[in-house]
Amino acid sequence: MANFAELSKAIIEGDISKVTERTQRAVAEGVSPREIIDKGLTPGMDVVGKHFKEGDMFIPEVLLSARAMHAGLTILKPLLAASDSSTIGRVVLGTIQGDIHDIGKSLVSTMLEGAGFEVTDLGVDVPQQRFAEVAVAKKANLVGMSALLTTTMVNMKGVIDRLEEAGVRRQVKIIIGGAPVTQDFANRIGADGYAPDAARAVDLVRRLLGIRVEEERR
Ligand code: B1M
Repeated sequence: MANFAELSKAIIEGDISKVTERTQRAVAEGVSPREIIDKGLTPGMDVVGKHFKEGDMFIPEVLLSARAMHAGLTILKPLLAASDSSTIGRVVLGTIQGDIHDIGKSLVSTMLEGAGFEVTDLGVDVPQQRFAEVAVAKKANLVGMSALLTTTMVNMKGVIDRLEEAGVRRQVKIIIGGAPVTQDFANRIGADGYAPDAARAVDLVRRLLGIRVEEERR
């Protein structure tokens, strides 16, 4: 029986070997990758975020937790991707200029790949123009941007402008996400959609690209 509380605790403690061991054990017990992420890994990072905000945890500790989270995701990524290998759309994804937070963005990337999309992950601190260049080069159907800082989310509008300048705005859907981002902000900058988490990002991408959503999450 998977012990999600222990997995969350290992994330909070930044214990990479324990996260690896617990994640592997949960997989061996037949727990789905998504359940491991939703019930074990993510709740741990939520606690880390709370402690960081309250000044009870500092950057070195948060980085350890982030690395532990990545260790868990690295195990789960091939399993998520194996669920459907055919490409149903091309997505270009990245964390916006000035911002180096990559955990949420990587989660979105992994889950989109798992849903069968071909994802080009540009990484973090991605210049506005780079999104447009790669979207054109890859003939992307959709561009996704992540921002975790209120100071960097403003750069999202710049990417939409760069896509317009490149003459591809009409061919490319745009979605945004990240903790400070809202649907209202998406509307204001002219994005096609906003998703509060990775699972709903997959639903949103499917909907925007006209792919039937079997199980709508609320
Ligand atoms: Co930073 N940081 N951080 N940080 N950090 C936050 C974001 C912060 C809220 C903490 C706080 O003060 N409470 C705060 C931002 C405040 C603000 O702007 N309002 C903050 C700050 C201030 C900073 C620094 C400025 C600190 C400093 O240096 N003084 C600095 C900035 C560096 C920079 O980017 N230029 C900084 C640095 C760091 C670390 C390097 C230490 C580390 C990042 C490590 C890494 O990513 N490799 C870090 C971390 C880990 C955090 C917190 C604790 C956790 C973020 C995280 O990974 N959450 C965070 C506090 C918090 O969010 N509670 C914080 C887990 C992840 C799964 O969630 O990324 O939200 P999240 O993704 C979610 C959804 O948002 C959504 O899906 C995911 C869930 O399924 N989503 C999308 C995300 N992207 C999406 C895209 C989509 C759709 C959905 O479509 C494309």
